[in-house]
Amino acid sequence: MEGRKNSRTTSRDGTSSTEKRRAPSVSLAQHAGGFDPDLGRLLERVAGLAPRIRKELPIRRDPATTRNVYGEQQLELDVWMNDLFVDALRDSKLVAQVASEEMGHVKEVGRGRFSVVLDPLDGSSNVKSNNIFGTIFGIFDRKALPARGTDLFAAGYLIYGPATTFVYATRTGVHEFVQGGDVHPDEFALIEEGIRLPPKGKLYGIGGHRDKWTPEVKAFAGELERELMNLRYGGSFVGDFNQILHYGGFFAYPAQVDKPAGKYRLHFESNPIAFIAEAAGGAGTTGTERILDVAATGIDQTVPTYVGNRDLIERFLSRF
Ligand code: FBP
Repeated sequence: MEGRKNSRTTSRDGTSSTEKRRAPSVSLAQHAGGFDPDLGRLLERVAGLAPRIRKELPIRRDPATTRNVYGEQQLELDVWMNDLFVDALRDSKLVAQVASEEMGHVKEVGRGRFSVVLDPLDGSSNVKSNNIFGTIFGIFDRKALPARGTDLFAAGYLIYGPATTFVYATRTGVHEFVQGGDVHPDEFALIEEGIRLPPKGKLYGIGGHRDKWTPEVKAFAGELERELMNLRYGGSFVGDFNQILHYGGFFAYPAQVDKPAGKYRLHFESNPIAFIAEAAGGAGTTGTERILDVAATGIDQTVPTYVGNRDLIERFLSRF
């Protein structure tokens, strides 16, 4: 796709030549539709919910009366966003099953070809403090849930940050879109196509408590710090991974001595992000196996999660 060119002069009508020379924007529906028309329609529906979610942010800020299957207190926003996505996926007529971090079971929603896994609100602790949070999703083609990560057809995430951005990946590449700009304010326009992790990673971030990290994680963190990599940890997996996608590096929510199975949910967080990392030339491991190879034994599995540049993941694994 034609990229953006930059040489600036001003013509008689005051518009700059850069404005004149800008290639027409490519919308998300067009772009994903070019890969697979059904996928284009489904992603357009998912992204199309972003304006409503932004409108609800000032309103739904309180804790809900319920807990999720992990025993965590849900926010009103967790529950509302879950229902919003499930309804939209049902109405698309493209989806058969949905499973979500906020639902303890697989939901039958129709007879469509796709099955969708969802973390409707990733980074929930950031809502109160007005920091970045997002929505993570994974899409399977004619696969019953729970399914193994290697069977993913596509995956992606929305980030509700200073701008609203949308990243999706198929096996052939990773692409980023921003809402608004010179397309319709609610539409998403392509800003970067075929994203690859930069060869030399700059950033690292590790969740959990340093005192409870395993010896391998402590030693590897020390190595990254001695190499003067910059620390980035913002409290949302989707936000922290998006930094690795653009600047390269290593991000983890590791095994901890008191929580060897980690925190991240295999189906709703680790598999979709590992799929995107691999499609961008990176890697994802649990410390003992490739995340995408983990057998799907139940909807509430959690795994230690390490993602980033392939060379850094291999160096980390060489410590075991
Ligand atoms: P939620 O999906 O419930 O938000 O949980 C996941 C998460 O918020 C990640 O986005 C983030 O990286 C991590 O948990 C933060 O955990 P901690 O508060 O332990 O640093």
